This record gives sequence, C-alpha cells and structure tokens, in this order.
Amino acid sequence: MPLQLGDPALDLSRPRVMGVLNTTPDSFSDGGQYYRSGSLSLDLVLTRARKMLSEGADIIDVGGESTRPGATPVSEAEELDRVVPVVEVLARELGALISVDTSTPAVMREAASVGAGMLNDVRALQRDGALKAAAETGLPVCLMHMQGQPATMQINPEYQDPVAEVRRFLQERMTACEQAGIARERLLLDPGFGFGKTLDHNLELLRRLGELTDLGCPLLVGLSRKSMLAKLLDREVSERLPGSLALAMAAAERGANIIRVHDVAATVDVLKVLAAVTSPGLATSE
Ligand code: 7PM
Repeated sequence: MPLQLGDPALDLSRPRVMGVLNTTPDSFSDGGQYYRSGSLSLDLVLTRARKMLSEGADIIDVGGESTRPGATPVSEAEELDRVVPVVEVLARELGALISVDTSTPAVMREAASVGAGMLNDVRALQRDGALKAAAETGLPVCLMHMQGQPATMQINPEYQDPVAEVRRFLQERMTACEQAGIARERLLLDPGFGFGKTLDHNLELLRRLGELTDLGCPLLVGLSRKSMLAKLLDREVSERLPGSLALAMAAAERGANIIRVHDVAATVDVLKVLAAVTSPGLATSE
C-alpha cells in the first residue's frame, strides 16, 4: 500500500520536492524573512508558499523551532504561535500538503487539527508524549536520525559505522512507532544530514544512502545549504546553491524519495533532467 501522503496520495515513484518555510526569527538561512514590524506576517508566508508551489514543490515544510547549534530554545507557546496559524492559512488557502517540522506534542496535535498533512520530527518522536500525539493525529511521520542534542551535536560526533548506526536507530524508532499504533506504512525515514555528523560521516551516509531503502519506507533527505558545503567549498550560506543541487541529484540517484530544499525551482529542474536521463521517453511524454 502506498503511503497516504496528502489526498490524492503523492506518487513517490519519482523524487518529490519539499520546500522549507522557516517561521523562526533566527533560522540559519531564511529566518526572519516573514516578519514585519516584529510580528509574523501571514501574507508574506502565503506569498512565499505560493511561489514554492508554482515552482513545483509538492510539500511545504513549516517549522518554528531552530535546531541550529546555539539557537535559543523555544517555548511550547511560542512554537504554537509560529506554526499553527501558518499551517492553518496554508492548508486553507492553498490546499497544499503541509508538513510540520516539530518535536512538540501540542504542536503536532494543533497543526493536525488545522489541516497539516504530515509530521516531520528531527527527534524521531522521542520527546515525552510525542509518540502518542503523533499516533492520534493519524498523519504520516518522518523519523530523522540525530546524534546528541542540537546545542552540542556538532562538537565531536563519533561513529564506528554511521550507516549501521543510523539504520539501527531508525529501526528502533520504527518499532517504537509500531508499538504506539503508528503503522510502518505511515513512516518516512531520514538519515539526518548535519545532525551530529562530520563531513566524512555525511558523505558516507550519502554515498551509501541506497543501503537504507530496504527498511521499507520512503526516504526523505535534507541537504540544502548545509554546512557540509561550507566545509567542501568554503561558501557562505547564500552561495551554496550549486553544491546543494549536486547533493540533491546524488541523493535522488541513490533512492531519496523526498528532497527538502530552500531553492525549489532549481531543484525541480535538476530532478526533471535526471528523470529524463534515467527513464527514456519521459521527457517527451508530456
Ligand atoms: C540549523 C541546523 C538550521 C539545521 C537549520 C537546520 C532537516 C529537517 C532541518 C533534515 C528533516 C536545515 C536544518 N533539517 N527535517 N529539518 N531533515 N526531516 O538545514 O535534514 O533546514 S532544519
């Protein structure tokens, strides 16, 4: 049975694009851009989401908590304020598939009640009450691997074998989900690039991404503008588009089903070209 991601269900037989929409005032690459005289503007958010959809995004990922090392933790009330009205307006006005980047049970519940179509948790439902809350929403859930906690995860990440450890963690969380009433058919998995990983760990995980496909769930990856590109290319965040596109293409070739990106139009182009190269006849069939 295919994953019921949106209605009608999103067809994951080709890679799809998830556009990032961060409503934090301090996010590392697109923070603060939806604020006008100090408060979050739903108009600015809507304009941005419309643009991403017109460029070919299939999902909009709304997040209100910055997981950047050193970022100030957000209270539940603050996260609710930053996320719930945004999800509500996007779901209602655009009818688009909206994912919520949260680890907070109350945000999962509220977002689901106003029309979210998917949960995306960088903590893989490990917070108290998150398994239960996610189960009760009935929504698909993306489980991501992270080593350590956001504040300290990049200090000295260590693995014997990053692929084996990520696999083991994801399998364990899949089991926890099943025990909490979240069927495997509702899950997506993500190795969590940049979350407690060195450049070499990230590259090995990407090189061997195909080894995660047999876990039996669609794979989601986030590589867009990440610091592995700073290390590889010595580029500022605003100069990481070509590198991000190369990473997106490498991920798609290795079986990624959903690519989480900031630059939707460029990524859609890359995936179209890749699809034309991979499947003869596709380019001219419509
Ligand atoms: C600082 C560090 C700021 C990391 C922003 C980030 C992912 C995600 C994020 C990912 C899934 C970013 C990240 N990354 N959710 N949320 N997978 N599923 O670069 O890789 O946007 S936040």
